Amino acid sequence: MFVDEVDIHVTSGDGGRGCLSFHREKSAPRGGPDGGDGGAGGSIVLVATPHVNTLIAFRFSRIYKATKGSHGEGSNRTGKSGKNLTLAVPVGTVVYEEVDDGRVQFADLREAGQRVVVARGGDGGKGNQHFATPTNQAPRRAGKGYPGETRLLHLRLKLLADVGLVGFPNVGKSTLIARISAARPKIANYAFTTLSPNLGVVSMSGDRSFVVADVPGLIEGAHEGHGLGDRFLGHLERTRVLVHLVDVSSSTGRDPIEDFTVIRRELDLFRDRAVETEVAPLATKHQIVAANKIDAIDDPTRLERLRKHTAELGLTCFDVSAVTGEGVGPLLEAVWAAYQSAKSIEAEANGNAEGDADADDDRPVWPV
Ligand SMILES: Nc1nc2c(ncn2[C@@H]2O[C@H](COP(=O)(O)OP(=O)(O)OP(=O)(O)O)[C@@H](O)[C@H]2O)c(=O)[nH]1
Ligand SMILES: [Mg+2]
Repeated sequence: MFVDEVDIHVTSGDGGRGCLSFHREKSAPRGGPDGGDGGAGGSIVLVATPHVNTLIAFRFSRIYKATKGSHGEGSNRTGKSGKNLTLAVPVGTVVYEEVDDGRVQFADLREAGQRVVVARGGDGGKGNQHFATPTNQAPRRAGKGYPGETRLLHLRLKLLADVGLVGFPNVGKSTLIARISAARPKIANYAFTTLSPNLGVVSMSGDRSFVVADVPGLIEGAHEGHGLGDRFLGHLERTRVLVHLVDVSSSTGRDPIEDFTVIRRELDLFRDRAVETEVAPLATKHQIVAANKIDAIDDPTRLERLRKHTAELGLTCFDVSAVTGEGVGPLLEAVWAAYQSAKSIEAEANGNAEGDADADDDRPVWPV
């Protein structure tokens, strides 16, 4: 099962108490303070790994606790540290923290091996030896251990794809991804064949490649939960280009312009549910239209009208057949060009904002 959203509760371990003890032996009856420090509590760490691709493990177990640090002991023995608890999450997981007035983003694990401490173990208390001063050489106090942290987290998997395929059910999205990549999703002549997103890597000549995502089909009112709803659109948030697949054969009985308009509206209305925002993350992406099933066209005016309509909107329309492969090459070239230009625009914008971004990020990074 594909699970892309979970809530979990994490609590790191408390630090152990420092020890109050004095060294005594026959030859040194007043050997001075020798209470060891308490051990640090264990932390909870999330690490992004390519070996898991869903958050399903967190459905069965929602509460995670790391162990406490042991108390310090006499003879300067430091208490044992608590064990860190490391939880593997898929690459692309965004971590939100639930706070009083909503949710705030805590971390974005985009790269394999990237890790973040989500609850830091409490430090151990100091043993009494640290409290000795020239005037108090036999301190009768030791530090308490510091408490661990508890956080309520919302984990959300947002797939990392460069290009997204959108369209009504049955327009041929899965057929297209199967043609252009090694992905082999289920393809069938009924709506909602695809129930969770599929990723595929498209390799083009000259070492060019990009990742494409096929998400379940949308219908009118998807943002209100119709059909499978728009919950999978969140997986297209990180893409740079969207390809609209429109069925121009007469098999659906629907109008291609109408289909296209409905999907555009759903993209406009889509908002990330994980955090309250007014930003429409998909509507501003570079969009390319692919008129699919041209091998099965029986009414050419459908294609002509769609072409005219997209031209009026300033969008390019490619005629393709995902089944025969006709027109797919030029479509991919256009997708590649759009992807490159989106990347360079983004790099330029990031370059300008880099100084500010660094200044803003004052979240402490703890060594693990
Ligand atoms: N003639 C023709 N049929 C196509 C073409 N592309 C897809 N089909 C057929 O359309 C049907 C639906 O294809 P899918 O690839 O499953 O469609 P989808 O968009 O992934 O559908 P959902 O997963 O339900 O959203 C299948 O029977 C395909 O064989 C095409 O270019 N020409
Ligand atoms: Mg499909």
